[in-house]
Amino acid sequence: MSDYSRFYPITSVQDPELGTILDMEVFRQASTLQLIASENFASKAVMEAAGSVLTNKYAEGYPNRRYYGGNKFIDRVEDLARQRLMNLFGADHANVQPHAGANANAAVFLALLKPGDTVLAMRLDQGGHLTHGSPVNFSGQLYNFVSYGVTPAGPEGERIDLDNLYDLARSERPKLIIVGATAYTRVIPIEPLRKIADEVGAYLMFDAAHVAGLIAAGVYPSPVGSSRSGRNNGADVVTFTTHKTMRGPRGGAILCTEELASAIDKAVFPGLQGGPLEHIIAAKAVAFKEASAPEFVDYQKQVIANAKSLANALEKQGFRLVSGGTDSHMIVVDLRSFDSELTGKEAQEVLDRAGITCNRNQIPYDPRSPFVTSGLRFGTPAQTTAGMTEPEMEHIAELVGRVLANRSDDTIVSQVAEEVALLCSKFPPPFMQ
Ligand code: DSN
Repeated sequence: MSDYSRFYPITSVQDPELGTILDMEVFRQASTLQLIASENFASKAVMEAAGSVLTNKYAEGYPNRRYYGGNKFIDRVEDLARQRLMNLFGADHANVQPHAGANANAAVFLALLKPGDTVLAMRLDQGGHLTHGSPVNFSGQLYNFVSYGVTPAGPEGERIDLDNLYDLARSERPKLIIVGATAYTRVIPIEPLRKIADEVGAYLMFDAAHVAGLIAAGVYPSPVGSSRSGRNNGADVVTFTTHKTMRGPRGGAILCTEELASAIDKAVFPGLQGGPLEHIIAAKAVAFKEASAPEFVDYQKQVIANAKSLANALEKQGFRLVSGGTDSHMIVVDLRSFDSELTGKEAQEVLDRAGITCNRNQIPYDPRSPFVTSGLRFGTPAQTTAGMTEPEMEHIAELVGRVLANRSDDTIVSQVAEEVALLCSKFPPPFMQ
């Protein structure tokens, strides 16, 4: 193991116990493949802002309306983040305080719903999110969630079933319709959803946690709506996380129409959260600046090109692609075509041993439980940040196939781990550069 204490020179001396663990995580991130679709490598500037003195400040409230003194510079930081975010997405209003995507979603529900109200959202086992009504989550316990799904597998299959969604919207009359997913690889068209929401008098929320960076770069259609021109052609609210394709610090954000601005702000604070994490808000401001640069567009184009390349190469290895491919940064594979005995749980574990980090995932109509699953989810944001392109994606698919076909052979698993480490050494993440 190399010594990475240079990244934490003070911590490693003052707290060697923690320093050693940090060393090992640095080594893990730099020497194994990060293919979890919701992860990325933040820039050194983002990390520096996240580790800044702003962590020392209490700032309950909003710029110019704080409950504590000493916030004149904090106000400028938060205003900078909000303004950059509004400019980036052409949004009427932005709230940068949510600590996470789940908090952002909770704030929207608090702003727009009363307990027991009906919400239409995507089934968790077909790509939806825990906060979209799972019975083990507050959302499913406080609100009446009704779920739509995807169409059956087949040519042009495993896409959001808009007919099913429309029928449910008319019969259930939801107060809110949620689109946006954690394991759905295709573009979600906003126009038909806006029409359905208007027809049934529902608010429309787009959870862009995964695709926010793609939207910011203009390589995925924007769902951001506006009430300024009279007629809103997009979503009333867009929530997202700042650490996935957005490549910022771990956190959340909300964009909404002017009409909902006050309700959303009140729901975030004082409705849901206390003191905002202003050091993270500063890091969000850095990320929003980075996302407005032309290089960010090139990066996101490469993220999608890499995902398509990885998808094609995995298909050649014998994995069935859910929905037949991808339009985004993400791929979901059905393992049963490769080996009917292989579960997502086992595949994730053996790939982990080979230095290939991804996550098991249910596939639509999965006969296995969410803990076992029949699928794997891969994403390209992190390794694209590290500089990998199509040839590396083809190599990775071959390594995945080799490991999973020889999963009981420890020698082959170790050989692949060495090959992975060699590959990663040629594409160091930004914090190593
Ligand atoms: N962590 C997110 C993801 O992996 O998609 C979901 O919360």
